[in-house]
Order: sequence, then C-alpha cells, then structure tokens
Amino acid sequence: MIRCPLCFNALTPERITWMATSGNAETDPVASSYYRTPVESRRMVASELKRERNNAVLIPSRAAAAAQVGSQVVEVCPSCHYRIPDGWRDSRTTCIAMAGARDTGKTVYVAVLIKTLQLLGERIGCVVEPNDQRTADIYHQHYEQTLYLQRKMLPPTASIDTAAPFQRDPLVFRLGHWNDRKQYLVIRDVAGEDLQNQRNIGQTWTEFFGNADGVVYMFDPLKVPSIAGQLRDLIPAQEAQEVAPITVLQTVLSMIGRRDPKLAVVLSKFDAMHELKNVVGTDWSSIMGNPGAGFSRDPSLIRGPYDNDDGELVDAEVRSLLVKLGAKSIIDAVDTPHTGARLPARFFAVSALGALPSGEQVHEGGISPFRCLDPARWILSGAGVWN
Ligand SMILES: Nc1nc2c(ncn2[C@@H]2O[C@H](COP(=O)(O)OP(=O)(O)OP(=O)(O)O)[C@@H](O)[C@H]2O)c(=O)[nH]1
Ligand SMILES: [Mg+2]
Ligand SMILES: [Zn+2]
Repeated sequence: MIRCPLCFNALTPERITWMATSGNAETDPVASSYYRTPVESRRMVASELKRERNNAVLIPSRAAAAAQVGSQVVEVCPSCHYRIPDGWRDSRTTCIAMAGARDTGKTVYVAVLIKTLQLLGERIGCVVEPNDQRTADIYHQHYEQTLYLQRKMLPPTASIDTAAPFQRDPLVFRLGHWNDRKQYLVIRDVAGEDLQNQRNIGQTWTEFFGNADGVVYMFDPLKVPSIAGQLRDLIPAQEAQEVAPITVLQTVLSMIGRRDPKLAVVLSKFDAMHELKNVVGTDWSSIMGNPGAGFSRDPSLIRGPYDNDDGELVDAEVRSLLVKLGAKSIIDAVDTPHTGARLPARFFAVSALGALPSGEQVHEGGISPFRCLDPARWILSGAGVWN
C-alpha cells in the first residue's frame, strides 16, 4: 500500500493531483484543515486514469496538466494536498500514528525507536535514514540532540494548535529495499494534550489515526497510584492525571472510527515495573522477578523475522499485568470498543530509556532500550516489511 505521508489516505493509481510550482497562491481550506494552520496552494489539476482501448492513460497527463497551469507541476495528495515526495509511488509505505495521554513517553519512544531500527537495519542489511532534509532536521533538533547529545528529557509536545509545532509534519524514514520495493516508514508524533481534548474528535486533521497501518497507544504505569506509591523513593511525585488513560483511549478509538488499523497497546516505562522486583515483601516483587516471563528478556534485536509466538506470549502477560494494575477497563475498551469496530490489537511492554531517568537527565548508565522494536515490528510485519 502507498499512503499520503500526512493524512495516511491510500494513494491509488486512478487519481493523481498536480499542483503548479509557480504562479498565484491562495489560501487552501482543504490543506489548512488537514495541516491545522493556514496553508496556501497554487493551481491544481486532477488527473484520472482512464482505459483507452487496451491502455490505461492518465488524463490529463503530467505534461498536459503543466501546460494547463503554465508552470512545472508537482504531485500533491488528492485528499489533503500535501506534497507527495519524489519517487513515492514506486515505493511502499508503513504509517504509524503515536497516541496516549500527556507524559506517557511517546516522543522519547520515537527518538529511541529510530536508533533501534537503525541497529536492527544494520544487522539485516537495510539502511534506515531520514528521507528528506526536513525529517533529518526535525529528528535531530527535537529528538536526538536533547535526548542523546545533551542527555536530557524532552519537553512536552506542543498542541497542534500552537504556532509551529514540529509534529505537524510527519517523520519519513527510508527502510531500504524489501520484497524488491523501496520501503518507507512514516511516523506521526502527537501531543498528548490534543488527545486529552475530546473536541478534537471528528476534526479533519485526526483522520490519519484511522488511515494508519498501526496506532501505538501508550499507557504509563507510573500514573497508577499503587505503583507510584511503591516506587516513591525512586520516582518524582506524579502529578494527578487530568484525564484518565481510558478516556484518552476512547478518544483515539473514536478518531479511528470504523477504520481498522492495528492497535498496539504499550505499557511504557517498563523499567519502572522491573524496579518493582526490588521492592521486597510485595507480590509485585515475585511477579516482576519471574525470570521465565517474556517481559523479563528482550530478544528484539536478534536477526530474523518478527517472532509472533513471543509477541503472543508478551500480549498475554501484559494483559494480566494490566488487570493487576487495576486497568482492566483498557483491555475491555480494546476487546469490546464503544465504536463497535474491534481492531486487530496486541499488548506490549516497552522501556525506551531502559532505566529511570535521574530527574531531567538520562540515567548515568545511558539509554538501553527494552523491547522497543516490538510494536513497530508487529506493524511492519503486518505490512509485509522486515518480516
Ligand atoms: N522510566 C522511564 N521514564 C520515561 C521513559 N520514557 C519517558 N519517560 C519519562 O516520561 C517523560 C515524558 O516523556 P515524553 O516522551 O516526552 O512524553 P509524551 O508522551 O511525548 O508527552 P506529550 O508530548 O506531553 O504528549 C520523560 O520526560 C521521562 O521522564 C522510559 O522509558 N522510562
Ligand atoms: Mg511528546
Ligand atoms: Zn494526504
């Protein structure tokens, strides 16, 4: 499947939209509603693939469209008018949308996921790199520099309704060739703030959740009072949650509507759960101290196809952990969604940092991710990539 990198709508050969590269530009209400800020567009021409005798021809052709508007043309998405990168239609795309309440670890996860994908890519002979300068700049400035170079935590992602949030543009990475096709991975990070605001349900800019190949919904165990209580000497006092995780999940499910992306439900900051094995005298210490559990080891960087059996094992384990955490409502919302559309779902346990941060600094032992690749590999394997 090939999808638009912004709205994630499928791009079919039957419809191609061209936009002039020079000439008058006017405010474009369609592009503005998807991009969530005023966008100006130049003249556009819509072409259709028509059957003529035994040939399929594009009418008007690119050259004819250019002649019509009197300048060169570039391809834009027929739905949201976002510029389609060169060579995009010869490739395959896998599109991932991040989701979850504020402070659940989405942006840190994206930062670390790219590094771990690069590590695995090296092992399987696929180079993972930004597809364009904008992705390279956004990733470097907003993810890598702070977390990996300054070794500091990242600021909260600003709402899409603020002046220039970096997450308005997708991150586009090349994943090398797979099955004789160029493969791209597109990730859209989201501000938890925007998912805590139910007024965003039904807004055009949220369409990408339903169109995605996979939605990664993060659940933060540190916000569970009994866990925070047991770790109170190790973690800073947790702010009370403004919006319950279940409400955020319902909001995301409403945004997905009747579409059917894969839903990865991720118990994030799993290093904190691992710490519980040191809290003596509680049943958490025996649960988390079980060396035979899938969540006690990380086989994700082993070369080879996505390990579905391991994925199913961890899914079952995380489901029982969520029950124990008093979060069964999350499981119920996934298994019997209020929208009536049950998604292909799987539960995961992930730690992007691998250890509790020391205040705003990365742990002095550095970043050592745990099972970070699992949700992404599950989604990629469903799209036939790195499987
Ligand atoms: N222990 C632990 N803490 C983490 C981990 N990942 C993130 N955190 C903590 O969670 C905080 C928030 O992480 P972010 O990735 O910025 O959260 P977010 O979900 O992007 O938040 P918004 O952008 O506000 O929606 C970080 O500053 C860390 O303190 C992890 O793997 N382990
Ligand atoms: Mg963020
Ligand atoms: Zn689009």
